[in-house]
Amino acid sequence: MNKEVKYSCPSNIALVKYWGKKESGTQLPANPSISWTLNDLRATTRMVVSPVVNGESPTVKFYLANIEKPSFLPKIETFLKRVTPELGWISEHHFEIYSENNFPHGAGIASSAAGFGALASCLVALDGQWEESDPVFWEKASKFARLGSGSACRSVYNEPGLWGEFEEVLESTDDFAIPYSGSIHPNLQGWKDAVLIIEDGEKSVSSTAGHALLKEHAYAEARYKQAHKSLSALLSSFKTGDVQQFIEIVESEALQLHAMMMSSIPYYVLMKPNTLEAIEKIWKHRNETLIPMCFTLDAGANVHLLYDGSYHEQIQNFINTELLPYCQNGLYLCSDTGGKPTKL
Ligand code: 2P0
Repeated sequence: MNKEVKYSCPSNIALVKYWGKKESGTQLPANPSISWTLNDLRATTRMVVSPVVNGESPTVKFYLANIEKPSFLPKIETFLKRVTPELGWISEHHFEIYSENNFPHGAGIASSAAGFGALASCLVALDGQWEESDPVFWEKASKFARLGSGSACRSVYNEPGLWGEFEEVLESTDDFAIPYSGSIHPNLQGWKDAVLIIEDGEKSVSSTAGHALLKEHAYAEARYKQAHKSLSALLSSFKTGDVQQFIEIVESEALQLHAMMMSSIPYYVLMKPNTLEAIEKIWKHRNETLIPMCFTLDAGANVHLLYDGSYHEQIQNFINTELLPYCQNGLYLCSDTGGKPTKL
């Protein structure tokens, strides 16, 4: 086939964290996780495929913001190889992939979830076996995204993406994320995320390397158990609207993630002094105003400030007056939660 397709896909932020992979299989999580997609932080990807002819070897070209980036090829080629057993046509085609993010490159925001979510959506659409209206389309997109980057599998649903076998949700699986279908109390709907860019640029230890350190980690088993408990309590807070409980789990999960990094061998610290300064300010402001808000962290120094969207103006004011000094170049990015891949 000679075809092209274009999708944009949101990034996501985990509420209960994926940290550690199963020993067997490819990119299977050691514990279940759940996240909100970030509708306003997206990767847009155009994929062009053309058939291999006359015994040519298939080629892949990747462009980020219209600049060819051979350094991205190893990860993308591995991803395509892993999907090929399901989509055999991949090995008989050349690929040209044009991707861009709507957030500043090098802002320290993980772009791999949005990027692989968009790539996976393009592959499922090009394949043509399923319509977007068929849930299998999104199961496949999620599964393929996972094969590129684990957390990317949670980027394909409007609803919170739940990934990994979890005893309380029968349909849950390690293979792909599913949309959380339980009720969500109005108290926990319409939340937003302000990503405080504490430090841009590459982090010192990649997430893939970080996951691998769990294999020999003294606390790994305890952490995996705790993730199940966190998820159970988080889903209960979704149902009851207990914001206090929600905040406690989300903040504890962020700190547990970083505690695992700090207690790996070799140990490492991705938080910066300004990460802690911002967290202290968030706690102080919450105590003073009682606005429903909390922080979470990804595998980096940036602080995600999650808050009830009905307090948007107050939070903007708070960020602008109290948190900007801790942001590199005064940069922060705001997003609604929810949103899914869109065909363009
Ligand atoms: C998460 N993170 O749940 C956790 C918490 C970052 C912090 O999954 O090796 O890029 O591609 O599966 O998904 C980041 O790791 O790692 C991550 P791979 P990934 O979002």
